Amino acid sequence: MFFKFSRNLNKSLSLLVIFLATPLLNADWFALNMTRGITDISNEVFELHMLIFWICVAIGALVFAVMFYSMWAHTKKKNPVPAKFHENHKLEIAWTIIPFLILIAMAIPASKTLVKIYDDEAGDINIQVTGYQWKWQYRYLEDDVSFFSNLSTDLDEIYNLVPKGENYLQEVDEMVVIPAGKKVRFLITANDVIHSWWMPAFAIKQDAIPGFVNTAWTVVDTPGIYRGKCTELCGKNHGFMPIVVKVVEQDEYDLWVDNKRQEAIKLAELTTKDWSTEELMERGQTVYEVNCVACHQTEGQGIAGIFPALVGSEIALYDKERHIEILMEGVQGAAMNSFDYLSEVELAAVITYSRQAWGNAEKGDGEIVVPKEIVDYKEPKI
Ligand code: HEC
Ligand SMILES: [Cu+2]
Repeated sequence: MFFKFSRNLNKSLSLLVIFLATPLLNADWFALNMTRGITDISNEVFELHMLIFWICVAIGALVFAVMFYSMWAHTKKKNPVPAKFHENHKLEIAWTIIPFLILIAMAIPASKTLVKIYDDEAGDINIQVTGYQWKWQYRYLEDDVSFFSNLSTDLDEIYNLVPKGENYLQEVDEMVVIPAGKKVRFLITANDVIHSWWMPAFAIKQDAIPGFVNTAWTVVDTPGIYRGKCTELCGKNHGFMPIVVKVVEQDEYDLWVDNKRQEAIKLAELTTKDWSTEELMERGQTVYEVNCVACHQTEGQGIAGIFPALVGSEIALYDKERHIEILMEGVQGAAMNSFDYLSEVELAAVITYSRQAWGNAEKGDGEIVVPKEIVDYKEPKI
């Protein structure tokens, strides 16, 4: 009875094992392995990984072979009197020395690669990378170029309202651009909590720690777009701060830098220029007519009970800070949306306009808002 039960058990166990192993037979084994990446260093890292892997396989095979052979060859039946080699010094020395030699043999190539990875000599291009909750800032130290790179995946994709795109959660509004064939050094730090800058194709994974600067470098020969992400659990949107690096030929890179510089200069001119009240009013009226009249009406009178009047509004008369904040953040749960997508100049102009027009200037403090104040508001508070 027991015999029959155990035979059945054996049979079901074998079936279970076969059943569990089927996916392994169909698996794409190479998809499970580490990827090679596209730089010399990433290839070296891959080769090292394979070398160590095969050494482990060989050691495993040897140890298990000896073990299974012993279990088979030295059963009590075949070998009733056990051999006595307790405290065999030769054997003990051998099994201390051999693993030691194997470890040294593995450490030599590994250290060579590590030394290369930790070379923190300046690059041809040096980029400061700063992690913020939840975006990356890139500052090109030689070129006065600086920008934030934000996730650009549509919220509707995230909430499953529309199908997910090809680069779901792996796309940004502004890519880091670097030239092919040049040594690029990244100086990685963070502004709030610990993040980690991970770009598998370059074999770079470096912690971004507030108050510290960690370095990493790469030379990429193949132009293309490479994607990575933050790999340090850094808060609720940790999964929403991808990294996208675009590698281009040198002339395209020079063009890009030029463009970026021009943009920065233009913005600086617009925001540092001394705007007169008249200039701001003129622009502000246009912005108002396009964006605000539908609710606050042409004379700023609003619609009683639905849209507040801006004429005589406490905020428009006396509270400049709140005025900026309302435009930037909107009012939760009300029809008043955030207008932070307008430019700094447009925002300053429309706020100035509503503080000055319709007799507001005479009734209130008449303060104007210049674009610089909007820039300051947007600057992350450190
Ligand atoms: C879709 C309608 C709508 C549009 C368009 C709109 N607003 Fe509003 N706005 C509102 C509503 C509703 C409130 C009241 C929010 C609350 O406090 O409940 C409001 C409040 C305000 C306030 C605060 C007024 C106060 O005294 O409380 C200001 C200032 C303001 N809006 C400025 C603007 C400006 C400038 C624009 C154009 C750039 C604009 N709004 C466009 C609906 C709108
Ligand atoms: Cu992060």
